[in-house]
Amino acid sequence: MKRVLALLATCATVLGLMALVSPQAVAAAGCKVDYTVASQWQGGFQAGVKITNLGEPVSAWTLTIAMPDAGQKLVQGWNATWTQSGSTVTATGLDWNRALATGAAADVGFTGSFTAANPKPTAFALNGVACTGSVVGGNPTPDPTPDPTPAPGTGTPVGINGPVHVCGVNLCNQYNRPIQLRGMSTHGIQWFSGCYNDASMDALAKDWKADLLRIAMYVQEEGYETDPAGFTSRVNSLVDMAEARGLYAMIDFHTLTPGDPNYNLARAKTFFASVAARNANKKNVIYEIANEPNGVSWAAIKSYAEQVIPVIRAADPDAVVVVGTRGWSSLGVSDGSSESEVVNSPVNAANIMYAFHFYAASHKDNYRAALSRAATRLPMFVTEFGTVSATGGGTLDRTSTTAWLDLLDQLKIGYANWTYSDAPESSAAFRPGTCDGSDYSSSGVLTESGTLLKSRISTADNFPTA
Ligand code: IDC
Repeated sequence: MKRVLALLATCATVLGLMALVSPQAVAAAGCKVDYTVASQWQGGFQAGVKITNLGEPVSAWTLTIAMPDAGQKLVQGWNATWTQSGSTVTATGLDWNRALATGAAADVGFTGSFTAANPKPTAFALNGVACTGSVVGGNPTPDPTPDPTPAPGTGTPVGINGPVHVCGVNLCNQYNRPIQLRGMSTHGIQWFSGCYNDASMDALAKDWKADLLRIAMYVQEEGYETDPAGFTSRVNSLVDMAEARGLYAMIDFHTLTPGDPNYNLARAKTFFASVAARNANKKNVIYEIANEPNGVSWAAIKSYAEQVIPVIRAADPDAVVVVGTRGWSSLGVSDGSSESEVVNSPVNAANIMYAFHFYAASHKDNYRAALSRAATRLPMFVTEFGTVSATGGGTLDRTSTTAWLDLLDQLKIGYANWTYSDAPESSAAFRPGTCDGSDYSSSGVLTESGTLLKSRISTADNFPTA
């Protein structure tokens, strides 16, 4: 399956890559680069790049990737500082991965765009020394063999359930039967993109047996507003990674501060027009249009929703859309209100659900009561919750978390837990440093919260199939 492109040392010299060496770099005696196009779509792609140092240890590295022409453009990279000049893409190691012992490897990657076909790199060099390399996947020589991951359809959540829709107060599958989707939310993809790679997504699908990946794309805090094209493309590649594993992908427009989603109305329209057009034919996409409205009335949220939903529907008429609620998606409870403001004035659109969020150590019986009442009247989705306090930190509250998850199971309300990341906070599922490595499966990498969630999510779904 792998079309191996042998890259000779002379090739790099001919291309003049020696001239690209950064002056302070330490020379490497040998290196190997595995360049894998993990996914590709109309005009764009995502590539994983594994750099193995075969020479003397280096204290800092710079990788140059020579492309045949300048038609390919770097959009966003991770686990390195990425730049492009002409047809050369350059990645420089970060504090935590810049030293490479002999035999050690760094896993980096990037998304890019291209105009005609996706060109293959022609040479790699580490600190100016040519590397051997392999290039797998992508046009113009698409992989002749199927993806190693079983195609959706063979027992995966999306394979079994197909496209979902709202029926009554439930989320229903292709057999029009209520289902509960259980999964994990990313942390902010602007900060933790290193946590979302083939190994971690395999673990989520196969070990956690999750149904859902929520993709938290912050709008502020160094998020979407700083690089709309880059974040749109990164979200799309995460949708593809979920799709390849038969997982639903919830695209979360993670508004938080400021709390009025109307502040980001123009951005939301631009973003959702793009992702809805691009993903319209997929079975696995759910749109969440405003993470946690706060300091704003339900009327203002409803107005926002009634402007953004038509933009999505114009491109993707059938997808489920989830609308955030007042008071950090508490149905208004955190603002002293209740679900009745939504019941009395629902969003004027079909096939939608409402978001409810809780943090188990902060939100207890009165929040559970509000959600239980709401669930008889409104289609609800717990698009984010934590096992800890609303800060994302503090002590895990096992009793409250268990009460919540039992309630959600009983009501068949879907959920995504904050977070599938190694953030240094107790809400994260992985211990700090996990995403620097490649092990997402052993119990040793899990936090207390991760252990609890994995044990809950990995139980059998028993989705109805008729
Ligand atoms: C928190 C993160 C934290 C980050 C902060 C920045 O856990 O690392 O510094 O955001 O905004 C939410 C939000 C979610 C919060 C989370 C925990 O949707 O963005 O993440 N939380 O505070 N609502 C309630 C809690």
